[in-house]
Amino acid sequence: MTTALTGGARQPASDLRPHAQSPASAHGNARKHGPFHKIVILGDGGVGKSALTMQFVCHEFLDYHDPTIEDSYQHQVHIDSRVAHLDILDTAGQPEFATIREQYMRTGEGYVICYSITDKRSFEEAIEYKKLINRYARVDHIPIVLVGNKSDLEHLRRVGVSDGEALSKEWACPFHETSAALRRNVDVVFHDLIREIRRKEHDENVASLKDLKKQQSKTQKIKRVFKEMFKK
Ligand SMILES: Nc1nc2c(ncn2[C@@H]2O[C@H](COP(=O)(O)OP(=O)(O)O)[C@@H](O)[C@H]2O)c(=O)[nH]1
Ligand SMILES: [Mg+2]
Repeated sequence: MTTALTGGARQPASDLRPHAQSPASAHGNARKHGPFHKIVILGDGGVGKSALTMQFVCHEFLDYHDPTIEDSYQHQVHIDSRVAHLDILDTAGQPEFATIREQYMRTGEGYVICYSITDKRSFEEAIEYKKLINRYARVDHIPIVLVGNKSDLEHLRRVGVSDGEALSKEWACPFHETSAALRRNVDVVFHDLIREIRRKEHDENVASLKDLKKQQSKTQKIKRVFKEMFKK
């Protein structure tokens, strides 16, 4: 497993090495320029974006992570017997104020939208993040996984499981309630997102192959017509 961490946060595992790029530049390149799937973690402050990311990448639960730190992590995993290189951006702050966020809203290939099951407002904010993605990404189907974090805090629950399920149905995306604290359902969030990204890539490849075949048969038809004309 290879994992690289950008500056800012501490290096929690011995196999971590600093990423050469800043989080901003790491996400400035289009997907076509490298093997990495660019994943963006979005959600209200305090919902557990960093905790979720750190659990996935480093198998560690952070009791405190500076809420203003925005970092990217490179991570390699096997999903469905295929290797996937991930470039994960753990965002921080208010999305509507920074142009840099506009950039990763455009270049992200997949998004994890998080809320906390203990915070109704964070659930409403999740809907706003989806609107932002729709506004900036400008593509038909955007791979998204909806996450209701802090499922270990059942006694403080303010958002029902059915609310998350209904929203994910509306968005036609996978949904998981997670606990970053207990490392519950953490991997499946990222795995499902990669599956969504791969499905989209596959559909796009099939569509462009169909276009190519259509074009080829058109060319053949024209060639035949010309052949017939010159025969006469
Ligand atoms: N009980 C519980 N606390 C969590 C969980 N995930 C994060 N936290 C705590 O919630 C606070 C905010 O988490 P953080 O990852 O910094 O949130 P972020 O601002 O979205 O990145 C921290 O005190 C975390 O320890 C969880 O699944 N369960
Ligand atoms: Mg954070």
